Amino acid sequence: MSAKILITGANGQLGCVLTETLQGRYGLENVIASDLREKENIRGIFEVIDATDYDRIQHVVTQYKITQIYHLAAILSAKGEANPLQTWDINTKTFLNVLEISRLNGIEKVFYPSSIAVFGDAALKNNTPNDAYLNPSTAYGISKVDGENWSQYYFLKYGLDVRSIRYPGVIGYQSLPGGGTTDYAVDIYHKAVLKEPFTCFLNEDTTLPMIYMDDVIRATVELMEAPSEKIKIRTSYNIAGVSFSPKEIASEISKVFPNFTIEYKPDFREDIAKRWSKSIDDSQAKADWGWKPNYNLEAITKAMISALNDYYKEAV
Ligand code: AKB
Repeated sequence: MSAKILITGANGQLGCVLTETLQGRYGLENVIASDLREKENIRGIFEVIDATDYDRIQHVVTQYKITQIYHLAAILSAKGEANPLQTWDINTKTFLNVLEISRLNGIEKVFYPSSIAVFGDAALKNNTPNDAYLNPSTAYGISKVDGENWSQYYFLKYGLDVRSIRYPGVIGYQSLPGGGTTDYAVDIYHKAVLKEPFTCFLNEDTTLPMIYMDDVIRATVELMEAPSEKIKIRTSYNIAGVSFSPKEIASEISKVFPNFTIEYKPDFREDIAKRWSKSIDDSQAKADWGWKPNYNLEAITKAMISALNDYYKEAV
């Protein structure tokens, strides 16, 4: 039987690119995208799902005979701090719904996106190991640690094949991120291409792990398509792309746009970012399922500027 895939949070920054990628690999008719609202001009099958609603997920799983779920719906780190209890509630409840429905309906595989937000002050800031002690400082980070542990619990107790990656900040041109601490690294390219000055909400030297969209989508697909025996970590895998500070990305952009200007007005997101890792040790993912990033900061900058130039030219 071919895979029938349900994606929750399909309208998000990653969701829309992952949906297209999976449609390309598994067929338009085998991927069911879902989110709180239907977007215009969507390709393929879309279902409105509020993932806090167990019965609604169950209905769609039965209707389409779903065999895999990618659970992307979540509130991110910065937005999550406005209402920590709601963030905990939504992030945790939606995932437990997905896990319970998966085990009771014989779902073959579940993907759970974790984040570098699981790391806090107790973890080494540089080359943070996969098995670092986790004491996150945000409600989002706490919910992700919880999700990682539930993933492992469902695997050990019920044999549910849940797989997970700790995403760094994701940089892509396809859509804008919403509510994250790493969002500046996407916004900055839009401003540069529009020839506008950029105000950064982090300090100039606050280094964070980031990754280009192509790399992160490929990592997700490679993890999900790897033979089960290769998946040795059932909480979540570290993956790394590239690490840089706002000053470094601005300097790379200035090579293309010499008049580009940036000013720094750190806000509460600086407090979140400074507790996260600066760089990630992803040797376990490399050893277990062959992970390897392709994009450095120079390549990301080239790809982002070229794609956004085309986008804004067409938009005029
Ligand atoms: C965020 O900034 O909250 C996310 C993340 C690193 O998980 N991009």
